[in-house]
Amino acid sequence: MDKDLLIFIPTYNEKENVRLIIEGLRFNLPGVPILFCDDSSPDGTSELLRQLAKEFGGIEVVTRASKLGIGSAHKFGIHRAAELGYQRVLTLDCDLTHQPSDCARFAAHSCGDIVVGSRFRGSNSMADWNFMRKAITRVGHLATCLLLGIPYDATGALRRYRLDRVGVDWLKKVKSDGYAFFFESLMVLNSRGAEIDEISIDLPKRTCGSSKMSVFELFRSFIMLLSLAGTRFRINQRSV
Ligand SMILES: Nc1nc2c(ncn2[C@@H]2O[C@H](COP(=O)(O)OP(=O)(O)OP(=O)(O)O)[C@@H](O)[C@H]2O)c(=O)[nH]1
Ligand SMILES: [Mg+2]
Repeated sequence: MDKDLLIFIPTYNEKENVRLIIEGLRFNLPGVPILFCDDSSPDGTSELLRQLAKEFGGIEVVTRASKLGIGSAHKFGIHRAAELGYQRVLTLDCDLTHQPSDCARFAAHSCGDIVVGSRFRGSNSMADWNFMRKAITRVGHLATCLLLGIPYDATGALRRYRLDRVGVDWLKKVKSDGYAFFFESLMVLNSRGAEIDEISIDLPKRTCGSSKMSVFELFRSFIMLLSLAGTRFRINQRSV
């Protein structure tokens, strides 16, 4: 592995955000290559990304045939980074809730096999969000801490993985292709003894485009959470 860092961003209908995120990343992390994985967004995100790739350089755009899920996109991005020989991969959302200036902090952070952004370390890191969204996030955090035993912010996508230390074999153990990918991946890495570190982040609200987190996705993640908690409970029972 001779290349240092790759930035990975999954997209689905993010036409309004892609130029802004590329400009922000180029300003804060000049020269760091970016890989986008777009699931044939109906709004033409892939086509715009291809134009921007020509304009900016150092950008790869992979368009998949259909919407395969955010977790599936992250699995693809992490695999591709390892395949291309990168030591580290930095993953984030395209909606500017993960701020390019924070990405620079993640890139500079040397501790931890995995570094995750935490919304629970700062005093008011979700200031823009409405009550309902804050409540869902806090309940999700409590549930992943208590039921899965992972005391980190496990549902966010802003992360830095040290592929030279953790490799990609662990991905075979991660079944979720949707939003549950985030807590399932952290649980798998934690169980394998990976060193997990957190960086406090502020998360502004998305200003352009719309959320892809539907009630159905929320429900699917909840079922996955219960299933993982059940597996953990059975393993603990066997070992006593
Ligand atoms: N390739 C791909 N990207 C996806 C898919 N679903 C979501 N995304 C992208 O994943 C990132 C996170 O999705 P969001 O809709 O912002 O989800 P969220 O962060 O939970 O919700 P809000 O920030 O509240 O809107 C964005 O960059 C999306 O475009 C998918 O099925 N495939
Ligand atoms: Mg988002």
